[in-house]
Amino acid sequence: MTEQQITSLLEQLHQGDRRALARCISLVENDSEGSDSILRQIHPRKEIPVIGITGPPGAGKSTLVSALAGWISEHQKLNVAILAVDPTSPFTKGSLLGDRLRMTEHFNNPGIFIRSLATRGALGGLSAKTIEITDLLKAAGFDMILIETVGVGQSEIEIASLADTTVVVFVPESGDEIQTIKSGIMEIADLFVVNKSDREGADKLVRSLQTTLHERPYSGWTIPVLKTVAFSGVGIEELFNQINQHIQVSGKQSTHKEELLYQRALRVASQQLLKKQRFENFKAELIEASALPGFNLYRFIAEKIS
Ligand SMILES: Nc1nc2c(ncn2[C@@H]2O[C@H](COP(=O)(O)OP(=O)(O)OP(=O)(O)O)[C@@H](O)[C@H]2O)c(=O)[nH]1
Ligand SMILES: [Mg+2]
Repeated sequence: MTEQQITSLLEQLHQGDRRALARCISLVENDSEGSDSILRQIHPRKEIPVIGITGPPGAGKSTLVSALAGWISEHQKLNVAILAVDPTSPFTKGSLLGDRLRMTEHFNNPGIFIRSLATRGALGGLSAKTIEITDLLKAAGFDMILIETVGVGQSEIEIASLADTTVVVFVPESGDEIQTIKSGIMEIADLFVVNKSDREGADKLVRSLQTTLHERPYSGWTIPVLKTVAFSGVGIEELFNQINQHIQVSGKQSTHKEELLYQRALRVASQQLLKKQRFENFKAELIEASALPGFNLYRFIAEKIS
């Protein structure tokens, strides 16, 4: 791409042109030529709230995100972008097609933009790419960005460093596991949702979550526990209101924003480092070195980064 083409693409992006946005996302997603230049010249609006929605597989996150976006578009007349991040390991295939199908109801709504992002198990790739694409969305004139990610392993912890507000979704059946749920996921939540509350056990789980929350020291925000039925829209308005309140409260805490920015910078920096030429054959070199007698991982890495 010539600098001139990039300049014109960026101009369209900043005017909110959806096709230019889709093009920029693809370039960044694939690390194509021109992507670095694009990222260095965008003007993301830092006041745009990013909402992370995470939770176990099948909890109804996509249905919830879709309902929330629909509600916001209809009642608040805001432009919403949805980014469905699939942190699927390189060994399994994701459910992206499913996500797309469930959100088809919005295909003709110009106020809602939907994009899936497969991460292909790239080293350090999930959050850096998500950060970059979120910044493209912030530059493209949306009023709110919703990021869905499946809560498996690290991904939900990572999403918390991207999102201004993190919503953790459970289902009534999660109740039995709640005692064993990693404290990590409890720590990152700004809001809990018990989705599928048309099913038995929802109230019990709500109470159990509230009990757990009471044991925590107050930090300026009372974490709400909400019940939703995503596919019929029950609880969606309250969810929006609570998200909105959290945005107001956390927006006043500059340390919160600073910490998020720092976390994002760390992830981008480490990914940029890994993109450097000397890491091109990192895996092959590592495996080769590890086969030698006396291999030491720390010495190997020290030599690599020195
Ligand atoms: N009973 C009930 N089913 C729901 C509700 N919300 C979603 N579902 C159903 O739950 C299933 C999974 O929904 P998804 O929205 O794909 O869940 P998800 O968490 O995005 O799934 P992954 O992205 O694969 O982790 C679908 O069959 C939905 O129709 C709800 O409130 N009640
Ligand atoms: Mg989903």
